[in-house]
Amino acid sequence: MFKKALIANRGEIALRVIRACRELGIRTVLAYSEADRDSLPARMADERICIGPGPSSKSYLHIPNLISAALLTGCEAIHPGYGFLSENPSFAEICADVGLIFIGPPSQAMVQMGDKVQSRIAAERAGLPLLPGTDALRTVGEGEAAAARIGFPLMLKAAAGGGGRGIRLVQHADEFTSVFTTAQSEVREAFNDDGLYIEKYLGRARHVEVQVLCDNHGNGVYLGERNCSIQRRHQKLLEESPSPGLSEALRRKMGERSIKAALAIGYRGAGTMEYLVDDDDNFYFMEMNTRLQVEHPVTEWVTGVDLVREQLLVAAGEPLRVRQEDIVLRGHAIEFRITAENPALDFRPQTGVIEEYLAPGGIGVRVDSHLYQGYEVPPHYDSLLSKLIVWAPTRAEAIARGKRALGEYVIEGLPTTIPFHLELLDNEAFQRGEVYTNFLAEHSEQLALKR
Ligand code: MV4
Repeated sequence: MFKKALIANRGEIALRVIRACRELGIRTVLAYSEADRDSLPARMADERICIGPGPSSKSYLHIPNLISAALLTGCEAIHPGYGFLSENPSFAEICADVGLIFIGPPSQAMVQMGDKVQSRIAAERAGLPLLPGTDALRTVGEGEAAAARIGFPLMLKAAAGGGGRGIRLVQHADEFTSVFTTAQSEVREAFNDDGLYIEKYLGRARHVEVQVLCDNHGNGVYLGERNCSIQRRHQKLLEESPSPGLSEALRRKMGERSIKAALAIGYRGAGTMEYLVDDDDNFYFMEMNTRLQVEHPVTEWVTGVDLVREQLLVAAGEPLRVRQEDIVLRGHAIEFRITAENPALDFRPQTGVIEEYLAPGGIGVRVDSHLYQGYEVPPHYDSLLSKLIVWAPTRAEAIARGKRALGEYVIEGLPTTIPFHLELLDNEAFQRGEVYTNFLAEHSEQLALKR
């Protein structure tokens, strides 16, 4: 096992990785930007090193500074967390070139899954079902021909996108050309690749993702699934496990097909296969995330597996100790993403000072957060303040516990999404487990949301 690791991230996930390292006796070095000098992870790590000014491009995305930080402090490994460079194949390659262990999958797996067209081809080859769709479309003409073949409504997606970036719903043929042209210029601007592809739009579906974990010895396990259907502008707001409405048989089928595909592409470490599931128990591969995800704690709680610990052990070459037959889902976990956004102002991100902070606690409550009283939320990064995760034997009890914990949570000084989550838990469709991708669109009035 390596003795020292650089955490190339910030906020709650940096804290999460520091904690897992500490329990394994791995010394931690936190890479921090000037804006994060007074952050809780900077205080908690064994050592800390500044990697640049606030803007991400000059710090958390600045590869030379991160590599130098790791080498200067004598680290043997780097944990990228999520976001930033966590799915950047060049970063993983450079780590390997300078003899640093990148705690994540091989760069080749990132390349293959990072191109959403290539990932569909690889997924199909590995036996995963796909929605009707296309390879990369380069011209409007190609797009129009494919759209006529697939039919409307359809989803236009960016090959280099993912997670919702560069995605558009096209309802009717007469709007296709203008949407395609606009999307192509935006995608060319945002990514170095202007490839677009089409998928048949699946209206009433659940967004269900399967957690996989593979080691360097050919072993792989799936760790249940997460329902992530409650999203706003492609940002997940709440996730839960197990997914309401998913039968044990379908869970096993999706899990087995996911792990078979992950092993087929040579995957290593923790990864997530994202699917859409319709009401006839058909599931369709959308994309694979080659990193630890924000919502990993709900899986940790229902399976009892510490996913960050497993990432560290796999990166150190250890064989998986957990076997598929040992993985039994127990109870129900829900994660509430508490962000510095104002639901009444269209979820516009807010900054400010945390005037008062009191975290909830008690049985079945976990708070993954870097907040403290007096902390100043910097403007440079995403707006995630905290993840409140609750567990209970049943979904109904988890909802009641979520209400209780959210009610205890004191974050004064800036607006948060706590009121939104309390509204959501009072929604009867949500309580019935009708958690579909069109949930927010259907209940926006009650949830006081602008669409
Ligand atoms: C879809 C879809 C329906 N049909 N693709 C992909 C990225 C993720 N952030 C949302 N994604 C979706 N892709 C096809 N072909 C539905 C979603 C989707 C969704 C779409 C709109 C509003 C909320 C959503 C929540 C989850 C999934």
